Amino acid sequence: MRETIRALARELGADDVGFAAAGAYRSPRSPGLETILPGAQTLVVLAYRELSSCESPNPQIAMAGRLEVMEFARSCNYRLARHLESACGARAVTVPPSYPLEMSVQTKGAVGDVSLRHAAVAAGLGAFGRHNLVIHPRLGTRVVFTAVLTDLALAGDRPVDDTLCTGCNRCVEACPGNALVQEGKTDLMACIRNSQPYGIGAAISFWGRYGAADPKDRKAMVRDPLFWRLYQAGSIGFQYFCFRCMAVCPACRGRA
Ligand code: B12
Repeated sequence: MRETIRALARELGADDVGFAAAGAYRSPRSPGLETILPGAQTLVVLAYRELSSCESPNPQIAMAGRLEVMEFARSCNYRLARHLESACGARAVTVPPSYPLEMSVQTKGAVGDVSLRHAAVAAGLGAFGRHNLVIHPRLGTRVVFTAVLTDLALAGDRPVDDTLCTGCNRCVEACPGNALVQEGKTDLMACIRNSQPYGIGAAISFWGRYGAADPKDRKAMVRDPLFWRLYQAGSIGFQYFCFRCMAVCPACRGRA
C-alpha cells in the first residue's frame, strides 16, 4: 500500500514522497499529532521543487513562484487525502504549506501546527542545514513541503544521515537581516522584519499611526504605496520579499 500511495503522490506531481511514523516525528515546540488527528499513525510528507522564481530580483515574481507551488501542493494534498479516505478506508487530514497558522504575540507571530521541517527530516526527505532549512538530497534547499496526516499505519522511511550542508556560509552572509548569525537558531524577528515588510508588524504600525492621525493626514496615508502594499497583502496572505537563504544555497544544485 505504501508504494501505491507513493506512486499516486508522484503521479499527482510531488517531486518526492516520504513516510514518517507518528513516533518518529520529534518537534519539541509543536503540538502532539494526536491533538490534530486522534489516532494519528503516519505523516505522508511531500516535497515540491521551488522554481527559479526565488532568484528573481522582482519581489512580485519571486512571490508568485511560491504562490504557484503552494496552490499546486494544496491541490495534491487534497487529492492524496481523498484517496487515503476513499480507497484505503483511512482518516486523513491535510497539513498546509504555510497558513492558516496559530498566531499570537507569545509565539512571535506564527507557529505551524505541524513542523514540516521536522516532518520532512523524520520522513527521510532531507537534513537541516546551516540556514535551519531542510536540504533534500536531490532538490537541495529549493524545496517546499506539505504533509497528509493519517490514522493508517505505514512503515516509515529511513532518515537521511549524511550531512547535505557543505558549511559554505553563503546563506549566513547573504541574509540581509543578519538572521542566521547564531548557529542552529534563526532570529525570527530579524527574518520577518526583512522578509515580510508588509506583514502584521507593518499593519499594526500603520493602523496605529492612522488612528492617531487627523483627517487630512489620513487621506495622504491611504494614498501612500505602503497602504496599497498592505491592502494587497491582505488578500495574498503571508508575502515573502526575501528568498536569499534558499536561493544562494549551492547544496545539491543541478541534481534536480
Ligand atoms: C511560520 C514560518 C516562518 C516564520 C517563522 C515564525 C515563527 N514564529 O516561527 C518566518 C517568517 C521566520 C519564516 C521564514 C522562512 N521560512 Co518559513 N515557515 C513557517 C511555517 C509556516 C511554520 C514554522 C513553524 O512554526 N514551525 C514550528 C517550529 C516548532 O518548528 P520549526 O520552525 O520547523 O523548527 C525549528 C526549531 O525547532 C529548531 N530546530 C529544532 N531542531 C533542530 C535541529 C537542527 C539541526 C537545527 C539546525 C534546528 C532545529 O530549528 C528549526 C528551524 O528553525 C513553516 C511551515 C510549517 N508548517 O512547518 C514554513 C517553512 C519552515 N518555511 C520555509 C521557508 C522556505 C522559509 C523562508 C526561506 C522564507 C521564504 N521566502 O520562503 C524563511 C527561512 C528562514 C530561515 N532560514 O530559518 C519552508 C522551509 C523549507 C525547507 N527547505 O526547509 C517551510 C517548511 C514551508 C514549506 N511548506 O516548505 N517561516
